[in-house]
Amino acid sequence: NINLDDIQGDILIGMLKNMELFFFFGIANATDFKAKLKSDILPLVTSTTQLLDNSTQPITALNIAFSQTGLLALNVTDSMSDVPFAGGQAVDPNLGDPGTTNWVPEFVGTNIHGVILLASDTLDNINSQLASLKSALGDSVTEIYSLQGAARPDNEKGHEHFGFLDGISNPAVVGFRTPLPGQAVVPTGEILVGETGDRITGRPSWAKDGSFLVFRQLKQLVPEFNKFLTDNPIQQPGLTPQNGSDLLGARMMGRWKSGAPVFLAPLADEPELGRDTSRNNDFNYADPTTGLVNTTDQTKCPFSAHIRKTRPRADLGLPENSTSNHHIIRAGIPYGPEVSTEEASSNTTATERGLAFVAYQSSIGNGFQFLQKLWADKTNFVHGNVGFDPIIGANKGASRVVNGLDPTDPTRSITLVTDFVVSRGGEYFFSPSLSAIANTLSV
Ligand code: N7H
Repeated sequence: NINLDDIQGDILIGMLKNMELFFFFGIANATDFKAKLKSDILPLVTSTTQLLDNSTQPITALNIAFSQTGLLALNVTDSMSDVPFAGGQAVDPNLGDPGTTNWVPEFVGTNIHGVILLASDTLDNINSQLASLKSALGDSVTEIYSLQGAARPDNEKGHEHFGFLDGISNPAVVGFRTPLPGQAVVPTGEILVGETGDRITGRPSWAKDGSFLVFRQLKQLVPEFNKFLTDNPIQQPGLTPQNGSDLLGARMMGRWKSGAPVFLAPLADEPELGRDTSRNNDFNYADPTTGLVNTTDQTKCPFSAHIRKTRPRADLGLPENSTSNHHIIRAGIPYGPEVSTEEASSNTTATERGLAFVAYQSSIGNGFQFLQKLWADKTNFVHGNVGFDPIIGANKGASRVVNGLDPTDPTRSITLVTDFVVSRGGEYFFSPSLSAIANTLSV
């Protein structure tokens, strides 16, 4: 049984709010900060139990996580046995970023010691919680950078800026959730440190029930993405140019904008399927009758599709948790404004928008970093000459070849000259248990 009272709320279920602020800070005075961490922050840290029930959800939920340099600033010198975490994201050469030229300057280096996540229904709630926190923390911290995330409005709620429904297929963690059909079932220890299935040894005992938080500010070039789809419709009898453009976008993602998987709806969106949580994950790329994956047929779903690259399901063999320990729980939120009329008509982004990407895992090297480097950016993964993940694949800013997108011609190769997702950088953090905050980090 996992102790949900002791696990920060964002890890297993996400904050479930429309607004989320990421407040990146440095620790200026460790003694003062430790005192405030115990007296002012810890009482506000929202547990999983609190988020599970509407009646116990705080008006503004709060979580906190620390970088390697943050732990050191607190004089916590234990090795976390995680190489990417120890070095920090800015020196991680594995992510396909063209160095840090596109990065938000504050993410370059290792100055960020921690991040506070504040989530609520309104911006006012977040701002007032932040103001009271800042006055409590005083000079013990310095504010380095903030990013305000917000769910998109009205019908786009739950959809990211390209327009696709997001957050459908997070894994079910053993002991926490009963899986929906097709949902990945992952050992508790693949997400939570020190739990059953955590394959990494040598972590300090206080790290148990914490999780590594990967933060990435991923800019999305939405008008440019839409222009690419408009210019390159799949041409097939019976498809209008608009249908053909929508089909190309859906095949790049592996899902239609509604969330309906292209493997189950290969030609046109089926919004009822997209909405239906008992069906929208119920596929594994294998033939339902033989149970085998056809490793040459991409008519139903390209091998390069974003959701297939990042979770190959039966492509690696079944059962999934015996063939892959590379699952993450995603808890990101969009940031930035809606596309303006001028941006849409000029096909050019004027104001930055994107995804405040958050991923939890018990090992960054097996989780986020693995997915980005060895799956999304690996052109021969999975089943031969596949090319890059067309959504998040990164080639240090150089063009990316993507194969299998055109169902009418599987030999057709498409070269993406620009990236539609541009990394603005981020940091690697550890989100400790509440008891670790109380007994180790604040003493
Ligand atoms: Fe991805 N998107 O909104 O376009 N992602 N993602 N992602 N992603 C998924 O199935 C998106 C990114 C994964 O279980 C969906 O919940 C965007 C990174 C994984 O079948 C959509 C960005 C990494 C899955 C998006 C982005 C991943 C997944 C379908 C960047 C890891 C689950 C909704 C701006 C390195 C796959 C859903 C599964 C799904 C989008 C980034 C990983 C719509 C825009 C960096 C594991």
